[in-house]
Amino acid sequence: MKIGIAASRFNQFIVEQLLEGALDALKRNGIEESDIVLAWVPGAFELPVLAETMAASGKLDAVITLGAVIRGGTPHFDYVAGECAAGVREAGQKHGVPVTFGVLTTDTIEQALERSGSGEGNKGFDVAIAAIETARVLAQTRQALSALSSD
Ligand code: INI
Repeated sequence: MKIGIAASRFNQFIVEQLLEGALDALKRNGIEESDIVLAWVPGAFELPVLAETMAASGKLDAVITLGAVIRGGTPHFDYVAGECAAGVREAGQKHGVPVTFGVLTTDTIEQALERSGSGEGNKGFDVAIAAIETARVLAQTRQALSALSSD
């Protein structure tokens, strides 16, 4: 299985922890580093265009997006988080490639830290598992569909 990881640098310390979780999950599932393409964009707002480029390549079975949008009392949060979520969903649907949403959207940095920890509380780990599972389901479904007789 070949996997793309689209990561955003804003709140980089947190996103690096999400990345660690995602890489751990991929490794535990037998995916080698040479089968992973990782790229960084400045912020979560730029994740959709990167995810779409990865999904459109036809070379990847799934794409994982990682980012952290923290409210901090600014209405900017809603635009960045909302556009990011919608764009990520669209990238996956448009190309029939699972694009999972590992973008934390929290009120505080403490909440973001809680969700990017080691072990069970790491959203990067969770969305990597979701990417693998969905890629497998899509491959199996395509196979079952192509085996159906047309009459
Ligand atoms: N980008 C994030 O990834 N997280 C944030 O919390 C954030 N805030 O708070 O503004 C953020 N803004 C930058 C944005 O994603 C774009 O990079 C920028 O607007 C340029 O298009």
